[in-house]
Amino acid sequence: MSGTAGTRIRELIVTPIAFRDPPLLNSNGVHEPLALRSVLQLVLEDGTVGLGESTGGTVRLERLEAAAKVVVGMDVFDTTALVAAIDAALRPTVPSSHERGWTSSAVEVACLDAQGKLLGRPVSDLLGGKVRDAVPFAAYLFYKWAEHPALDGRPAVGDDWGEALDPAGIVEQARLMQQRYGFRSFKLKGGVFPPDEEIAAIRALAEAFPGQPLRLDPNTAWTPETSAYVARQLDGVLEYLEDPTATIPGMARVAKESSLPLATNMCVVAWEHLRPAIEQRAIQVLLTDHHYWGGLRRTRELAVVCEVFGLGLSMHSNSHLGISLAAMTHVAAAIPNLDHSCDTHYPWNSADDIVLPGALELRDGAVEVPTGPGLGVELDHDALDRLHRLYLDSGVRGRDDTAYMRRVRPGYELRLPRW
Ligand code: GKR
Ligand code: MG
Repeated sequence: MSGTAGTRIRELIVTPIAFRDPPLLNSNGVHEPLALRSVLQLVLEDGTVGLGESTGGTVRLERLEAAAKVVVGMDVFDTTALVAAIDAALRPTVPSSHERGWTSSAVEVACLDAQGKLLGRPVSDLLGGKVRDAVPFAAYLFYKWAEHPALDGRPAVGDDWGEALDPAGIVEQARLMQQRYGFRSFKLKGGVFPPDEEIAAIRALAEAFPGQPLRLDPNTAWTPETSAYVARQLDGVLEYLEDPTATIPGMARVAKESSLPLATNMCVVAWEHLRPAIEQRAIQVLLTDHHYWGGLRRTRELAVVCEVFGLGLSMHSNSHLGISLAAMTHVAAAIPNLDHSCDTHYPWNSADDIVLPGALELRDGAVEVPTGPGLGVELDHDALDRLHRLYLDSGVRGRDDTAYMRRVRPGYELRLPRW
């Protein structure tokens, strides 16, 4: 075991939390009133604490708890060995490298935060230095209900975004996003309404925000034929079409039939997917995500692969809070060939953040790279305790957009592709 006593890991504390989420629609159903996340505190022998954030839910929580046992006593600077040890511990029960990646990634981020705090340097410096001072993000637009309907004795829960179920509603939501955060590019989560209605929404956005980059992501709601139809309709209107259809061969079929760039965060989610995707010319843009690609350093390496093979680079997001946003911002700042604005759900969830205000702000459609040591954010312990209690009391232990939709609309069926 290398390292000095002070930089060894004493404990990894994993805290499951729940936070409020609006009724956002997607091809699987609708977001539940509460979203789950896990917060990591990696405590070193000298008392330094590194922070991490990952998706929630019982299965991934149990894996993080297994990782917590493995890392005790290891050196926080030995991230290669740490990731290998976690991977080896999970391998017998978790065959998917993508799934194992979720666990090791979260720990790697916490290690880098702790390293930065020990050295007094921001994480972007540990990744080779930032090439931009602020990272641009896209407004993430969703079809949505005005409120979570009253259910099981719980009253309806509204929000200040309102309803968006047609092109006018989407344009209104985009205007609010722009007013509040200054976004200069827009992504619409599709796969909710028949493709022609979503094409109309994109055309309405193009008219309302001329010259501002647009993208559409129906999360594999369409067959390759439908995808090619939409791609032809929106060629020249979208910067890229994201995951219109499932699988690498499916995307390759669509790519052959249109010249609109295709992007994914669904069919290329592990290193072994890169070769077939590149050989079959299935995608032109990869949405990376440090939460499952092995952490921040591996994301930086993934960017080099994209550069070598001429793939564009964007960034995927899921419902998240400030530790994740800080990590996304640091790694995006350190990637020279990031050529699209990143996705973020932050505006939908930031009211329940678990980091103290001040270090992160979405302004002019971008987040300035925090300059404090490590990730540059501080945990709000009161918020963490409150959201942990909410998790315990809620009984919610996993995300199920389809089951929630069925409780509200009993006839709802999950069909992918639907069109
Ligand atoms: O929040 O409903 C959602 C999104 O659909 C999310 O689950 C996706 O993972 O944002 C993601 C995407 O780009 O596919
Ligand atoms: Mg996507």
